[in-house]
Amino acid sequence: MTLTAIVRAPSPLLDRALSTDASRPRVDAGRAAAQHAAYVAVLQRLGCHVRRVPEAPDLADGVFVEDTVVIVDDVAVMTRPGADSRRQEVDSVAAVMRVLGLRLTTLRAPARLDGGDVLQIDRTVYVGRSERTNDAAVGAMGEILAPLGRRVVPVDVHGCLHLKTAATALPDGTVVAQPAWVDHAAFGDRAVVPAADPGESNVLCVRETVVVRASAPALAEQVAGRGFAVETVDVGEFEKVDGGLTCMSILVRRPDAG
Ligand code: CIR
Repeated sequence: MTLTAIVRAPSPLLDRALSTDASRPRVDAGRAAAQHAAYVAVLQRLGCHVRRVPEAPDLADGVFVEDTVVIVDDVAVMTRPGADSRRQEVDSVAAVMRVLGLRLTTLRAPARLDGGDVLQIDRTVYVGRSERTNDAAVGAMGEILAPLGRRVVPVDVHGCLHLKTAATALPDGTVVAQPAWVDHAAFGDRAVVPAADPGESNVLCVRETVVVRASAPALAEQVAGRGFAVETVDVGEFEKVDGGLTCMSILVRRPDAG
């Protein structure tokens, strides 16, 4: 299985990125660049081929590439991001999807969806209903993904930005969630465990390794305690503008040629 990670370097304007925290400290662009480089190095160490979307210095949120596309099998669903200011990010990512040979389809108005609201586990696609993602998008995703054998399940999200701020899955499909932000019942019979740390419950699985943000040491211990290899990476500058681990890459999994 070849794993490609699509990333985009952070804009020098990252401090002007959207944020739910009006009283947050300022982003240090130099430190953000260094943290991003360390994040990319972890992906490479874990076996990802890294492909870069051209830098877009004017797009303050452009580093958060996950929100622009949802990949299911060989289909890339280009999103219509929930924030108007982020719509310009999509075309440059679409160009990379074409180069990778994926089949593109595009969400249209009135659908609004950020990739951070889409959590895929096995053949179920959970779609957060959030400030950024609406019912029209849930419906559109259902229609696009049914022919691919996927079931779309809407999940209400409260008090945080995206579904994957509140809940992500470990390699065995167990959901690690922040109970205040998402209702466990939405996941049906699936195992759900409360995250040991307050705040984002956003982990990034790269093959069997679980990448955890350095600011969540209890979560890292919890994941290691369940038998998984854990890597930690400091993304503190991105957390100031609601960024986590999944949002800074798009992982494309493809069977090896031959
Ligand atoms: C935003 O508010 O859109 C960005 N500042 C953060 C986006 C984070 N994306 C994600 O977690 N998927």
